[in-house]
Amino acid sequence: MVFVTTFAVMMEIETALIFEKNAIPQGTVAWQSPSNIALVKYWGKKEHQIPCNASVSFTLDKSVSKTTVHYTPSDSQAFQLAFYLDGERNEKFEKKISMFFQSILHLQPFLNQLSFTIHSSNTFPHSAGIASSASGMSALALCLCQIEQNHFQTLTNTDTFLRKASTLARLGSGSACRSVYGGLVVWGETSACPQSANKYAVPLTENVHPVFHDYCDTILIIDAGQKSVSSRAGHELMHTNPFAVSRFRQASENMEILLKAISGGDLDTFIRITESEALTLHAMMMTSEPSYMLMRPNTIQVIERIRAFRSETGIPVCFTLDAGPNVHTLYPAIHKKEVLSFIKNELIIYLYNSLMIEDGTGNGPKNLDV
Ligand code: 2P0
Repeated sequence: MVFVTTFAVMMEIETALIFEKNAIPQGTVAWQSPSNIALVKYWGKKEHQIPCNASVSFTLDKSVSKTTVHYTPSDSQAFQLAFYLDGERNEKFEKKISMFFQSILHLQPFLNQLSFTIHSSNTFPHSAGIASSASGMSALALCLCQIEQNHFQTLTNTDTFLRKASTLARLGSGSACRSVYGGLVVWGETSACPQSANKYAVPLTENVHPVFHDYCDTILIIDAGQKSVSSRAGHELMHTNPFAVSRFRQASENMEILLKAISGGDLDTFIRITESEALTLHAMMMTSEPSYMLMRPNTIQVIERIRAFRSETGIPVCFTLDAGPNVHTLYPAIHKKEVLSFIKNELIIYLYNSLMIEDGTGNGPKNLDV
């Protein structure tokens, strides 16, 4: 008994979060959660999904995952699960979610007492080549916190609820921990944001200039194919990248500079740092061993056209990239008309099936009626 208690303390197991044997409940919960786009990038991590540098992102509005979790008592000593994407059973995701559940059992040991049927769908087209791990994992983490709250009432306080959801989401997919909040969100310890932490993200509620409250992000789909190297493998390659140490130092300096620009509404600096971060992310891929490239020729065409348009018109539009070929076009809402017309007239020829998603800064996840 002493051993069991000591072991639980050592592992920080939440022993209070276990159902009485004859009172294992059933129910259904549902959340929708958005994707996010990083400005300073998270690329490189330590054990337990601890980032090598802090990052900051915009939470998106329209690109969301909707997830419903139905749970009943498990008929074994461990959790059971079935996962459906757009109504179809998906074993690849099932394995990923199973590993995620294993990694959070110390935070929610009651999971092992339940059997789960999970249905998820994304609002962005399946064929758009947009990663759904941030929106999907954050929606799932929010559902699990809802189950905890419904039966143990341990997360009544909204801040506590969201912090735990962010902690769980991080263990599912690093960038997912930022999707738990709306607006601008910081993840990873940085002196630029005193309340920041490595285990969960925090919303940047103060020191945000109004121009960033409704920033636009038009996502230009360049290629919708499967990525040749996953983000998980990409993070792994940072362990041997010869530029890793200076990259982590640069990211930490960029956090200081960018958060200051966000506070003061300094768009020139915002553009300079955001574009440099996007290209540095891809430079890390190109300088990994083995090296790889996720940008396509049309990614570069679009980047060059955006830069030329900015210098010709003075409109503060810039680009950023995720770990893929698609281009996120970022600009203040007052320039929406001119930028959309530029995209439709000049960039459309570079897009896959003329595909684009008119998105922008969103308010974060929503609990859905079930
Ligand atoms: C980011 N990305 O900050 C960076 C920039 C993509 C480019 O985090 O292994 O899916 O699940 O923690 O979060 C994508 O990697 O990786 C990512 P895991 P994740 O958004």
